[in-house]
Amino acid sequence: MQANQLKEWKHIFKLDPAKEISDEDLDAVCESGTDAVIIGGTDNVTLDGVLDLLSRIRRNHLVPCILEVSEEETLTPGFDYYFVPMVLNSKEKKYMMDVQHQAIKQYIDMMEYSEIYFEGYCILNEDAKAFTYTNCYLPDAEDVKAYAYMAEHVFHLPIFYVEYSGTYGDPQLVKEVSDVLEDTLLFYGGGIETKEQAIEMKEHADVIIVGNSIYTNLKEALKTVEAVKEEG
Ligand code: 1GP
Repeated sequence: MQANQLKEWKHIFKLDPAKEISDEDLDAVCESGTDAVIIGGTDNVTLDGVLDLLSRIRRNHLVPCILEVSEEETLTPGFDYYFVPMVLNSKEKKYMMDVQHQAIKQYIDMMEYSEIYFEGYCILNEDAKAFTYTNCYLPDAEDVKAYAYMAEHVFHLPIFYVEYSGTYGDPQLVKEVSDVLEDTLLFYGGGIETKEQAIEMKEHADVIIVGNSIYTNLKEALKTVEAVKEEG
């Protein structure tokens, strides 16, 4: 499967449905020029929270909306894309395969009508909630590159996601991972707060994802969009 629609993307904002955001700030995120917004989080994600954000975005904006599916209960129609993480460095098969298997079993008839992309996730921040929740181990650089290889050549996934959620990662590792990948897109997310960081990670990643700084320093977060678009 080729993720053709995604190939032009450079920047995504990730909104956490468990966090408050004013209409004004949400408008700024949606009109920032970002390629898409992901709705997703680890803690306290409810269907109500997801639907509230989706309807507020849809009311005024055309930006593509993606649901990153972490809880089956929050699955709802109406998104442009559905991203489903498969956590490659989890110690439990459950988070790599079983929760996805159960979801597919239940929704298989609806799946042909939706744009669904499975993401090979590698979570590299031990303090991230998702790291603990999905019972990950911390892989070294060689491990990560081998996961990237598997994502592309074994599982043929459209996306390999280097996830440092909550902390800024290692640009050298992102470079090394990008050297492993040809067709699979490299997503980088974690700790991007400034345009300099955005540019540094975008040099090797196909797409950067900016999450938490929407809520901590939106003014700087918005500058990350133009920064990576200008870089060409
Ligand atoms: C989280 O990768 C995203 O899933 C973005 O990380 O919240 O640290 O920006 P931050």
